[in-house]
Amino acid sequence: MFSVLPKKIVSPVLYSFPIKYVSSTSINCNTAIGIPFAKAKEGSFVQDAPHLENSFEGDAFLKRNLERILPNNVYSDVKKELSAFGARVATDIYKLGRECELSPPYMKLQDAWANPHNRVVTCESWKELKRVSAREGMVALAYERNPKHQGFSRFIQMSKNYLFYPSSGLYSCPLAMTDGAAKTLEVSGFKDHGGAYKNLTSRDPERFWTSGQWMTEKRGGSDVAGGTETLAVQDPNFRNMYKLYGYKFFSSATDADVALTLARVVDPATGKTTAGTRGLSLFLVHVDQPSNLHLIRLKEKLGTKQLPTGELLLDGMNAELLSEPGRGVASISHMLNITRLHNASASVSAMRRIISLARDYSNRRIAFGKTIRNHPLHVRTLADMELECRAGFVLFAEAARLLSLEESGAASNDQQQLLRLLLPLLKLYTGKQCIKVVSEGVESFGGQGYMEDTGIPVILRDAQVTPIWEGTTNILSLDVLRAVAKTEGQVLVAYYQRIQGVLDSSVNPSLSECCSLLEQYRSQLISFAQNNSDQLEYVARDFSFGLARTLAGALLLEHASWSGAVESDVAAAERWLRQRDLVAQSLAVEKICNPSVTSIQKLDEALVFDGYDAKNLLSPLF
Ligand code: UCC
Repeated sequence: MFSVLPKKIVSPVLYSFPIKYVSSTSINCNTAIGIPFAKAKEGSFVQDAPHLENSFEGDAFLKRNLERILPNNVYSDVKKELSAFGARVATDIYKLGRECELSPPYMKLQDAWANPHNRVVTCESWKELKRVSAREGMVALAYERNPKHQGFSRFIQMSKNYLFYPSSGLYSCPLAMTDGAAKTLEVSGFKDHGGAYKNLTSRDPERFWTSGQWMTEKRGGSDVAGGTETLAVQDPNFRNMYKLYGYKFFSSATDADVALTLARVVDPATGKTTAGTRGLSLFLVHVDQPSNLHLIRLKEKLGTKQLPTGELLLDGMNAELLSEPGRGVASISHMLNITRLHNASASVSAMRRIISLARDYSNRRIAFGKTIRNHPLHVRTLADMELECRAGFVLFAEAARLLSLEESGAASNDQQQLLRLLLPLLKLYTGKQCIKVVSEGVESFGGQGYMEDTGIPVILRDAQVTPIWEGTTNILSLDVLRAVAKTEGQVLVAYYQRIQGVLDSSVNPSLSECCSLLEQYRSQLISFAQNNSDQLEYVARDFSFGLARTLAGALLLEHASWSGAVESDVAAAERWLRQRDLVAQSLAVEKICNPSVTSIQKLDEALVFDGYDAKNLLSPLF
């Protein structure tokens, strides 16, 4: 097959590399048979490993975005903190995180003398990461609302979490839930009630608490209303106190101090519960209740092995009602929106980590006679990854910025609407991007990327959870439609206006063609939604991807038009808008369900179930 290629193309790459021999002065040659190397079995070549960089200083795109978004004096203040933290993330914090991966948690039900223990045992590094998180204010930063941050506390906190994730040994997961719990307590009016809020937002390692989020039961974690069977029986002696009876099937970070969970209140008069969403209420539990909380087992997971995810039996656990009865889902959605933002931070940050390692490695690895950095095909692959990462980052930064505005009371109605739409879009889109980019990054190390002891495969195993937990891609696409329906399209108006704001601003003149493309994508999406509301559920995924990609295009354009933008910022906007199909063809030409939804669905079924027959089903998977 290669013989059809002109020799000129093949030869410089494959044949022109110099053959290197190890110097005969430094080795004991086997001169008798004239072999110019000594270590006959292994050879003496050792490949340099990729190096971790200061994750703030090395992330030029992050730095320019912070500089653009933050007021000047705020940026000059926080960059010192972020730079110092970026150095820790590449050194001592990375070591702690790696230790968590290598010493995963285990369950200890009894001690040697058969005293019940019923606890999960975590390594010292996991515990140290809790102290580090408190001292670094990983949650506190958002809630202290330091006036020096001029309303950008949440944005700064999320930037710091973004730096933390890839070295955190997944301690970022309990932090995400802790942040979500603090937010829920704050907006539900429980800030000054009991000690929970203060401890969740404390910087004191002795006081700092983490929170779990127990939503999923055996019937599943997406259809929460259909799957929640846990019962809440009112304690007659204490107002607002209940006893919970149920089984929580996925509880991340079972070593948390408190947790938020859903249950169905039993009517004391009838002994009955209300079915569906309207029967669910939100509760706060303190985890240290050994007689009423039993750890059944720890999960065996593909990744996130650092995290003690377990199955829990709640057997009369004391719990405090946080929501109005029947408003559990609406109340816990405050937590979900925060954990989804953290999820996106993790997704983008995993992309950034693998790119950072891959570009360093490209300077250390020689193939076909030159460092792989000098192979244009390799650098082009890395550039594609970088483009995805930047698109994900601007969406993440926009959500963190809008949340900052909302939390400081400065968000307009449009900004609040956009935030409601953006959070599910961000989570669903970056979760998918992350798998693709991290997988590509693993490949860029060749076989070494597949070797556990390089520290590279864990990045991919952990990335695979980002589209799954906190709502899968389809569930989040439906949440996008929920936001559109609930606001009667106001979220789309806000979306339209945000893009219009970019188009109306002084866009870099070299990008004027990109503006037309942006307008075209936006109008395709909006007109599809206006004219095909009956088909939106069927195409919810394509529709959401289109919204996310198009908004990312607008934000890249905005960044590229800023006075401090550099060449790569302009290239990113241009490539994203000109070389990517941002809206699925089927939506662009409005013909997805022509002639009818049902006939298309029948074809889907025919494709999927071709050959599927009960008589072929021989054994359950084990
Ligand atoms: O727990 C898990 C793992 C924890 C690990 C976390 C770490 C993550 C960060 C890591 C960083 C490294 S995983 C649990 C995963 N489960 C979920 O995420 C749930 C997925 N399912 C959904 O999101 C569904 O869409 C539900 C449960 C929200 C749908 O439930 P319903 O019963 O159909 O809900 P409704 O009736 O549509 O909504 C009930 C109310 C409505 O308000 P009202 O009653 O005023 O009309 C909705 O508008 O809740 C409101 N609501 C929301 N409001 C629902 N979702 C939202 C939302 N996202 N924002 C605002």
